[in-house]
Amino acid sequence: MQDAITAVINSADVQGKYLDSSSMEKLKGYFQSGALRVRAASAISANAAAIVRDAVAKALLYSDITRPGGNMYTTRRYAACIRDLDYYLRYATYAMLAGDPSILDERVLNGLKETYNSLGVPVGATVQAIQAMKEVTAGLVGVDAGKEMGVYFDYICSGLS
Ligand SMILES: CCC1=C(C)/C(=C/C2=NC(=C\c3[nH]c(/C=C4\NC(=O)[C@H](C)[C@H]4CC)c(C)c3CCC(=O)O)/C(CCC(=O)O)=C2C)NC1=O
Repeated sequence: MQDAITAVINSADVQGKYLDSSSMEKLKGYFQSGALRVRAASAISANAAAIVRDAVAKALLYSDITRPGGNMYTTRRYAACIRDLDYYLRYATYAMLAGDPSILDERVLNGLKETYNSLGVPVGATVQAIQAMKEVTAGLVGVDAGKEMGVYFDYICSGLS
């Protein structure tokens, strides 16, 4: 896993150089947004279940997906879907704190599309649910932190598509 700091340091180290001014600017932006990131992560962790519930209500509930024949039908599959959304929220929060998406590649997206395809889990509806989570989260944490979380929700969506 990388973060915003190791990312710029590793890239300077590869070249055997001190950080240049654009790397310093990146770090400055990251440090300046530190309090915002921590505050957002606390709000998200305190409200995680509600965020997932509201996103499901917005995007999936009473759609064909929850009826017989749909991929969320049966409590086992419904629970698997809720659990997946909770994974996406938690890992997007980690990535937002780190300021870097690498943890998503390593722990979430690696092999996920293949798993979904082989189980018939619909990617389009999953992306819709993640987008709904993005909106609900922004409503909770505010515009700036919401935008930052949005980067990582979108990253998961493009990794799935
Ligand atoms: C931390 C990283 C991680 C991820 C991301 C993960 C995802 C993941 N979701 C799965 C299943 C599943 N995922 C869903 C999800 C959905 N179905 C829908 O219709 C909705 C659109 C959607 C929810 C938004 C469902 C229903 C299953 C069960 C499918 C089945 O067994 O038939 C499975 C197959 C194994 C299992 O059932 O547990 C994996 C590995 N597992 C992990 O360890």
